[in-house]
Amino acid sequence: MSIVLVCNHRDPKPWVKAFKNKNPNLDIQVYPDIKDINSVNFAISWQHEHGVFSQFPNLKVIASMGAGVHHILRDKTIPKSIKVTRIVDDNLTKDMADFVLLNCLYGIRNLKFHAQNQLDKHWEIKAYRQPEDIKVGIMGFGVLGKAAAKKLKLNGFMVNSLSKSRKKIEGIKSYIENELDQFLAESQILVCLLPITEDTKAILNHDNLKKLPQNAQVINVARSQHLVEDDLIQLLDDGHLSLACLDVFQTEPLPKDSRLWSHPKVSVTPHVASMTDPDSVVNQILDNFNRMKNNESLKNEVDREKAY
Ligand code: NDP
Ligand code: OXD
Repeated sequence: MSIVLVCNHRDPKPWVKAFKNKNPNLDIQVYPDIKDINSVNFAISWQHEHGVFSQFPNLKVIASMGAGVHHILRDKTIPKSIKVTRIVDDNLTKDMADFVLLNCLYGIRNLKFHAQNQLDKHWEIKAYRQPEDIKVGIMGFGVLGKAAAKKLKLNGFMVNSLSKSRKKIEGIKSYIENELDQFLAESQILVCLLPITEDTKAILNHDNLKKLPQNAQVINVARSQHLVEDDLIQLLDDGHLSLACLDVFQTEPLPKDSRLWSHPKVSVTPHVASMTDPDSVVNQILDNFNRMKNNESLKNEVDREKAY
């Protein structure tokens, strides 16, 4: 039984090294350099090319290299019988919470405004706001949303959450799907940490973004498909929104001619909110490889019906 690594836009070498450090005898092959296609039962994937897995007749499990799995589930050629797992990792979670906090502080301390003025050598003092006066709405209250909320609370922000099912966490108001309007109306900073599902695609559209309070900030650290870029730009340009911090994009790397690069109210980061460290997650993936071999249930398995 062997493992195949199928990844685009991520270097496979640190992954192979991490696995070999744990188990030098492991049979791990890197696509497209495959010795024995029939021996492959377990794949580790990041942004594979559509259809690629149909070449592996004995494949049983596809493990995402990250927390998100839409890059796997969008490929409808993958049979439903193949199990899909995702990463849940303390380091990944901590890094995301740090990044969300950083972007919230970036907004309330006007750092984009000052960076723009620096380009023009323009000195202008602008009053900043305190975390205690700001309500952050976190859309998607799973592993990452909860960790971000906890860190924001510790740093003085008020936090509301939005999820499919009601949550009970002291000091955090929980909204569910059909209360979206009320949740949005209270979110001075909106953080998107949703998975991509049929319900969440394009959820950050004009109608919904317009429901945010005047001067709201939007932070999208989930996926680009949540956001309708034209609607966001329009609401930034007409002054309804004050700032957008975007970490994920329709095309990555973001094309040079994207207007997002130079928009004065947009902060662009290259999908670095939180990055999987292969050394940190190798144990959970190997554990699942062994579980698969023993016909045991997998950890962090995705519900393919729910899509997350
Ligand atoms: P989880 O699966 O743990 O959490 C998902 C949350 O979304 C759950 O709270 C769920 O509700 C909620 N949800 C699902 N559908 C809806 C809906 N229609 N309306 C409201 N809430 C909904 O995911 P993670 O926290 O681990 O990850 C979230 C996303 O973050 C990933 O899918 C990935 O795309 C992105 N990500 C981005 C990274 C980056 O570097 N930019 C790094 C890592 C992840 P319920 O709890 O009720 O089920
Ligand atoms: C992830 C990501 O899903 O890096 O982990 O976006």
